[in-house]
Amino acid sequence: NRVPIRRALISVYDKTGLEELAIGLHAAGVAIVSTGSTAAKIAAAGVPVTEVSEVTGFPEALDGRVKTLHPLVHAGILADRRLPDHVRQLEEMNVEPFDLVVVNLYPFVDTVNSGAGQDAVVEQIDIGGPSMVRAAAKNHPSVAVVVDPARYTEVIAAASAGGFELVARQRLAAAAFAHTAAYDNAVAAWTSAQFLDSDGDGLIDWPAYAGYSLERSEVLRYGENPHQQAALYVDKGAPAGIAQADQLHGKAMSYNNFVDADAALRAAFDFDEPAVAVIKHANPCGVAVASPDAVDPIADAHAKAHACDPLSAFGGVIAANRTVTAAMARTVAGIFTEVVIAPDFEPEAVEILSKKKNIRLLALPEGYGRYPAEVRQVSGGMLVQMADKVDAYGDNTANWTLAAGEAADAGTLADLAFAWTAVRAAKSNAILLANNGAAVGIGMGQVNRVDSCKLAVERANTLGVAVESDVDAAGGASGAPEGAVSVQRSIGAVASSDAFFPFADGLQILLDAGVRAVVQPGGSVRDDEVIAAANAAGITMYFTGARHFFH
Ligand code: 93A
Repeated sequence: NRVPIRRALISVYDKTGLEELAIGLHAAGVAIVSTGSTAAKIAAAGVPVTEVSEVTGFPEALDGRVKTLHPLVHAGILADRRLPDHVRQLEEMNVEPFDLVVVNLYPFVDTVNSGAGQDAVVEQIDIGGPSMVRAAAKNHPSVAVVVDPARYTEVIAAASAGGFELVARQRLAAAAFAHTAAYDNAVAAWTSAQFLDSDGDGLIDWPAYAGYSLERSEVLRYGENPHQQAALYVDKGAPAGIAQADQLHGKAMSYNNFVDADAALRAAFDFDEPAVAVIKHANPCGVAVASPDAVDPIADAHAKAHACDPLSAFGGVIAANRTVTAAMARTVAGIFTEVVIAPDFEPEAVEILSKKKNIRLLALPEGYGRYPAEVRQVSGGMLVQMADKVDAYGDNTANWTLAAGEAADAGTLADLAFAWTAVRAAKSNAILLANNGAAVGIGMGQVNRVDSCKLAVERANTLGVAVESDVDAAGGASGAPEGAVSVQRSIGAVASSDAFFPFADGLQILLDAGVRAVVQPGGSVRDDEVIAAANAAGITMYFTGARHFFH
């Protein structure tokens, strides 16, 4: 079931390995037909080649937009050689069949990523290439199609061995269709993001889900649990994120490491100032920004973030939005940590942390960028929404309204602004107590807001001092840590709530714990009761009008 390779059509943008391929095919007795610059490169390698324009009798036209789009090319690819009628028609039309098609497409995704303008991007939408690839893939009973230069050695071997086996042609066809599908998906994502604005409000109609160019990059040891298979898919068209990070040290990232590190990145990069987030099970157990006068801002932010809840930080994932310094590394080295991710590491920081064999160090290749939109799988489909980038109208303190008490002084307002940004990193219902640019107690993931308030206060008032041990990460931290002391960090703290208080009861817990100022969206039908409770306690309360649910 081999089809001997006698005549090949080669048209490649990426000329990697092209010379070797042409030389190898020629040596195996294959006649080569090729387009413009591909043909020029083959000829320059001393290999005989026929230009497509010679075959079609039609010049390459319209700046190359029409090169291979011709019946003499496509009939040669599409004729099913098992059918005598197809063979007869080829003879009548004087068309020679192709047995091999080697194509790679215009670099559409790279051009989008280069920041090129619309016309330049549009010019890189390959039409003739995908047509040849799809035609050859459809006709895999007669033709072999290759879209990946990494396969050229295989192609040369097959040409000398009398052609590809049918199973090999079938697999090549499947890979080819996947390739053109991904290509068209990228074109569709880009064009919708550019053009789909039917009501002319400047906003696209549906969030541009940037599934630009997904490729499986890594099969993971297992998924969320050991009995679940899992893999990482990298989106070649995406801004740099956890999937693109370079691992500088440590054993392979696990599925849960990826999830937690991503949550940590998101939390740290919600801040413009130097910030650190410590994450466990996708929730923060510490978030802090550097104090304005800090000598080593990122080390300061880390120390403050860690101090929030040292008990939970055991086995945590740390993200910093600035280069990790040696000073920060020295502190982290004393804390059992699964992953540290940051834009970069000082060489000395890598040296210090590399002494810990279980810690994974990851650097972001080119800053951190988030998708404009987020996708979540639901049964039977998926949900798409624009990402919450803490850029709603109510996220700006200038747009807050004073709902109770006196206007906050600059320091308190800064803490409220910090608490408001930080709380969105916690899963709803979320309550975050903060002081001096650091969370001091976080209650999250509860099915009612009262419990989240209780948790936040309880955590603020229990300062755990985790002791590093040989306990495996899967064992986690358990029991009261040695030397745990009780403090009252809720007194004088500010509080933020990711959504409004539906009743006064949750707020009352914070008031009883000594919180001095609160920021929350407002908008409950019982706002009056909530405001009355705040006034009775004499505290300041702002309404933002924005909400940060995070499920
Ligand atoms: O502009 S096109 O869509 N029109 C065509 O007819 C056509 N045929 C091949 N682009 C076309 N190609 C593409 O040209 C191939 O997919 C390949 O990427 C590239 C190779 O051109 P050259 O050999 O001139 O470098």
